[in-house]
Amino acid sequence: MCSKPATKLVTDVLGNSYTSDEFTNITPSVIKKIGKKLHTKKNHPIGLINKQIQNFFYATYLRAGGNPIFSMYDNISPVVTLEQNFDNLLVPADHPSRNLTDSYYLNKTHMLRAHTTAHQRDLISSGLDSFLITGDVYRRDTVDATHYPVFHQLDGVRLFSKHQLFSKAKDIDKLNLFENGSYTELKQAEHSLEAALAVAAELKNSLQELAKALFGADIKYRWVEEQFPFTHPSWELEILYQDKWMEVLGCGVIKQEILKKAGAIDKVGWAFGMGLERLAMRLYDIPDIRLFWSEDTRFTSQFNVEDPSTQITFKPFSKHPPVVNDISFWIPENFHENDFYDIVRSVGGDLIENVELIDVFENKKKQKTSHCYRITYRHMERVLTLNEINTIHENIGAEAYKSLNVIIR
Ligand code: FA5
Ligand code: MG
Repeated sequence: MCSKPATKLVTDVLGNSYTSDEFTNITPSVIKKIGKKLHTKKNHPIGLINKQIQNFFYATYLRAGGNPIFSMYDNISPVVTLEQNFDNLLVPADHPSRNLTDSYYLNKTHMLRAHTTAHQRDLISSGLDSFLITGDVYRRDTVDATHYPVFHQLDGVRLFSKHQLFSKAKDIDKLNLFENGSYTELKQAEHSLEAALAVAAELKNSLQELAKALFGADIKYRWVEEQFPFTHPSWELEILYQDKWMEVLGCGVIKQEILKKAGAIDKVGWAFGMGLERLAMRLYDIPDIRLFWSEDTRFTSQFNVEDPSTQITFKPFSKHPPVVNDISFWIPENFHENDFYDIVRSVGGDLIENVELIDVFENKKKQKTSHCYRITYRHMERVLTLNEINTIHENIGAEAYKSLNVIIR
């Protein structure tokens, strides 16, 4: 008789090992992106826009002595605990963002951060009250020109004492940050209406000024009401991009419970989190989110500038023709589209331009459902051959059959 050796699979990330378990869903193609730090690169559009936003906050908010009040944290590891990514931010246990289909888990205790907000609570606890965080974030998401499983975010937090918030008010003694009131559309139960309105006004004003500093005074933007577990009230800012509204950030008044737990009991504050790729696409006219990962000098050389505020308009180099190929299969009961998108990315890498569910067909008699996906392949730097795409397309089918139990039609 032979016994099976005990296999203890581990994933190594940035020098640490994580023992796999039933949560593990990280893929090799995502692991390869960890540690690239595009946001700290001097001659990369993500590094340049990061620097511009940092410079805006440094220049706009100064202490009496002339020093910037914000500090920047851009070197925190993307591996975080589930507490950091969710619990610390009051994300409920049954919130959809915790699903295995939405985030990349190393195991049941550690994951790749899905937003840079994961560090908010720790930094407030350490005593900071005005800071920026940038870094790479990871999400299992749809695949198209504005969505990629790895992207970059910049979060900002600003806390105010009563005197800081109402510094311009005449009768400051009559104003309060807190009250034992009720939760409304405009405020949290603990906040006074005047505090909630003042924080919201300061927040929106800062972000509008930032948008104008980046894109020019005539930038078209609009505020849309949103909900986040960690802020109330909350909004998203949208800007016009190729004649459509594109969401670039989420923000709001920080839930007082978070500040209490972090030890900032006598302060109120705002927070925002923005997507750097989306802002850079609009600013530099970059048409496809995959280009940020290109090492082709025809891309990188266009961002080789000393001054991050230099105006740059990306000049596309000839786009090679796409190859489009459909795949149809019967889906098993607990099938989730994101599992298939991950397989397409893992097998096809950056050749995948787009994946789209184009047809759902139900066979009522047999109680079976079939999905048809259209995969668009394109190489940024050369023409693809039909042969190589056929091989990749078949491998995607084989992998989906093996790990998702789909039946290819
Ligand atoms: C968040 O991630 C919140 N943490 C933001 C926040 C922070 C709100 C603090 C309140 C207070 P959201 O999931 O909407 O929110 O993402 C924020 C931004 O990241 C989006 O507006 C968008 O610009 C960008 N983004 C989101 N998903 C992707 C993606 N797959 N690819 C590229 N950019 C993305
Ligand atoms: Mg959003």
